[in-house]
Amino acid sequence: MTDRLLLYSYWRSSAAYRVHIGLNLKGLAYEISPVHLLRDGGEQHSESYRAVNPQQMVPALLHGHRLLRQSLAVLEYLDEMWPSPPLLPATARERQRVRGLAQLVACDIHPLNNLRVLQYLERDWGVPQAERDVWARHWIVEGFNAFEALLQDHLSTGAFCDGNTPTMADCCLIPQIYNARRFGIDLTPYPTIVRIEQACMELPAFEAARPENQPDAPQA
Ligand SMILES: N[C@@H](CCC(=O)N[C@@H](CS)C(=O)NCC(=O)O)C(=O)O
Repeated sequence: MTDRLLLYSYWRSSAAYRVHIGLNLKGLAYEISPVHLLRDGGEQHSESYRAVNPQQMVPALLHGHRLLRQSLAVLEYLDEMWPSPPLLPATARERQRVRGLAQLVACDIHPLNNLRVLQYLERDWGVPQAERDVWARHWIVEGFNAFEALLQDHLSTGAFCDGNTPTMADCCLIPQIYNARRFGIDLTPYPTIVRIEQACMELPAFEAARPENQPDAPQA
């Protein structure tokens, strides 16, 4: 299929960041349709964007006339449509590990710190900024403690989360590290995570996907 790819994205969205990395690793050309998550109460809630994603979240990927949602499912789709280079390892056991690491971030860390969750804590429960930050940091630290242990304890950990080429796990980890830094988390207790981040950031696919490098990022 040669249809164009259009990514609905917000420069600071870590879920969209995952898909930017995946598209870049595959060497796919794509366009970006920015959805500003804060402006005018959040463009993700507009009628036009609700037609794209009824969940009112980015990312969504338009491939031809096919609309794809949920970053992990989109990464799997990219891997099936364009198998090389693979985002998942060759064996069932390794694939399970990589999916598990990806889900640790995407299912068990990130959703607890998402904009709508923090906005809900603020608007409906009156939780002050400082306590919302403590909340966010708590879940990232819990998750990173486990992620670091899973990397340190496993022979399959290589230059990247699994082996010596980037996988879906790295696509999820790098954006979560960006988030961790935003919340001021000390990464010293996570030497393997930091080492893998350095390896990833040496690759143009990861560099190009950085939030600061997105067309809708505020100009410095
Ligand atoms: N499970 C979804 C999560 C998507 C998600 O959380 N997107 C955030 C940005 S990182 C969003 O659009 N939030 C809008 C909001 O909270 O109102 C995925 O992996 O695609």
